[in-house]
Amino acid sequence: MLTLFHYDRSTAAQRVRLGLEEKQIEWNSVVVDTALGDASQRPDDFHQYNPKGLIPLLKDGDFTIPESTLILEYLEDAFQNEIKLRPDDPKEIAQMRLWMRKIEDGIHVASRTIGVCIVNRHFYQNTDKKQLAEYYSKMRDGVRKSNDKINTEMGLESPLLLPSIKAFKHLFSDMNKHLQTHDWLAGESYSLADISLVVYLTRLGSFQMAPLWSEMTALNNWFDKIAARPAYQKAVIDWGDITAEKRRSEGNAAFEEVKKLWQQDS
Ligand SMILES: N[C@@H](CCC(=O)N[C@@H](CS)C(=O)NCC(=O)O)C(=O)O
Repeated sequence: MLTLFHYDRSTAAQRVRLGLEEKQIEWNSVVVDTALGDASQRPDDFHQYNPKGLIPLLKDGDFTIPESTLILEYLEDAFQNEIKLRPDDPKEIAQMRLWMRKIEDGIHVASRTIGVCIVNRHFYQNTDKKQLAEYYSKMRDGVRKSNDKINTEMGLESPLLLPSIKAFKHLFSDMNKHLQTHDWLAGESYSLADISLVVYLTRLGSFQMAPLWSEMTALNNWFDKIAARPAYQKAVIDWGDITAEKRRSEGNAAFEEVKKLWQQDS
């Protein structure tokens, strides 16, 4: 059986769990939650399988693969059951991958910046200094480390926050425009693109930011359609978020500041 290394609230893990649940593939769970600054959560050999030290990581027998979007494509290729999450038409496949590409082209980093500026920095500031130093010494992605340092120190004043908020405003606007004339992101069928991007509405929603895009009707209808699926219930809602209360309160406290950035012309 497959084993997924993951944790509850990670957007990258949520999209893999969505893929697994949609395709009704059975899997074992191993929770590795380093995100509150605790590197000791990782099994000793974890870096061997993902040098970045990040989840999700999927193990299929003696094959191990990191990177959520690659895991989703792997599941599609390795489990060719009747539930397909990738269209057949080459043009729709290209369209699907173009949407997914946005994640690695900046959206995932922007999501982390927003998360650290609003919430994680409060956790890090209360974490034992030695434990946090150990956490960062094991973080091999230097850009992630530098961004975290700036965002933890500066919070809502971080210069990285505006471009991150803008990245989401542009993404959501593009999605909304597309969804005005298409049922789904890749065209006419629900696909890995929808699964891959919906988690960011969930994430920003957990910071109480949904009023920012309340006018984007097509986007909101699309979100509601996905949120009503049994797979979303299992993969996202049932796994929950151990930081939900803190996200809610810090998100509410940050809302007016974030709204100003969202509305800034640029
Ligand atoms: N490009 C990677 C990103 C993975 C990633 O950022 N994982 C985060 C959770 S969303 C993580 O492992 N965080 C643990 C930490 O920050 O300590 C993917 O899509 O799988």
